[in-house]
Amino acid sequence: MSAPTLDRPTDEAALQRQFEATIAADRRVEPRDWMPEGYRRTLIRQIAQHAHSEIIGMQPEGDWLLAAPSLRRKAILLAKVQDEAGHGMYLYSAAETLGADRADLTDKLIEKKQKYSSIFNYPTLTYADVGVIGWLVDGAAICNQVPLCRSSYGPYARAMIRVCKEESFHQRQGYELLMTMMRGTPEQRAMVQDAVDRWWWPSLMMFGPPDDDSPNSAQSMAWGIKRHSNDELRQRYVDMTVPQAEFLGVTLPDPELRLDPDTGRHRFGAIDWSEFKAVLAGNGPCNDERIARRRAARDDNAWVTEAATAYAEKHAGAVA
Ligand code: FAQ
Repeated sequence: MSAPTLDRPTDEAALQRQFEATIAADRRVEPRDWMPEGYRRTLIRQIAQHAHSEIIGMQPEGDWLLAAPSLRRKAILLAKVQDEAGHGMYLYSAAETLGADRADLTDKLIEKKQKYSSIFNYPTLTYADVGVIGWLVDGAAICNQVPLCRSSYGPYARAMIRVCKEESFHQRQGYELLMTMMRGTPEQRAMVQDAVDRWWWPSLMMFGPPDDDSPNSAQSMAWGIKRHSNDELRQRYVDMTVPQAEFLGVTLPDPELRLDPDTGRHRFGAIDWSEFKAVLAGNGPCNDERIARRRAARDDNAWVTEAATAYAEKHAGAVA
């Protein structure tokens, strides 16, 4: 029997110390490394929620694929929605490195045992919503996800680097669409303003509950999974977005929104957390519709999964 080395301790207390040293030195934890069970569970929870958000997040914009106003807009939207599918796949792969099973995660989503972002439970009523999702929803996603590129878990952090590059393109395409509409007719400008009015507050809720009501933040930050608190990122998003709204020529629907000259940050009105809680409880405008469609996609396409699995097994046998 070989003696334990300094690099690979075998007793739990030493493994815990080594894990803590990795976190303290801001190095990445990798799938082969020992990790506390709570760290693994927290990562699976967050990464699964994130993956589900990307997959369910294809639906609100996907609803407009057949009604895009031009071939150019359809090609752009199709590429964006496909990117979101890709993000979901990277994230499910990252969850698999922690021992999660992808089919099981999908089942948990459909059975409402795991969450996805509240934002995707709102309807897309006009084509301006496609632009506003790109600008505000992808903008919020970037604010939240750029710090996750430095998350302590290696596969998650690396997935975020590519995801953020693509989200950045998504945000710009949304803003470009809105700029085009704002240069159009009074009706088009009104559509943009109406979409901003409906999406602004839900976009602020994407960052999660306020810090004093966020049960997971403290531990997730101590473990380096999250780098900033929910309120810090929300504030950063507001500060980033207000000048963009001014340039675009729209009004953000918050009479209390103003620049605080002392801090250089924007103060904003109270968020309606009862709406957030209702959406999380399944009572948003589109919760049932989103899950029903995901369930149908799983069930109707089960034969594709079975065929691909059979092919992979046959191929693995041939190679061996
Ligand atoms: N919606 O203690 P905390 C995108 C839950 S991707 C639903 O603060 P945590 C790309 C939370 O899970 C958008 N649930 O939790 C795209 C927890 O529940 P649990 C998704 C929410 O994890 C763009 C409970 O509340 N992005 O948009 C929400 O420390 C356009 C207590 O909350 C990510 O997932 C919410 N908004 O912080 C796609 C980013 N907020 O599990 C298509 C990664 C909180 O204990 C089109 N995730 N909850 O039962 C994170 O950064 C974190 O998980 C937070 C929440 C910040 C979302």
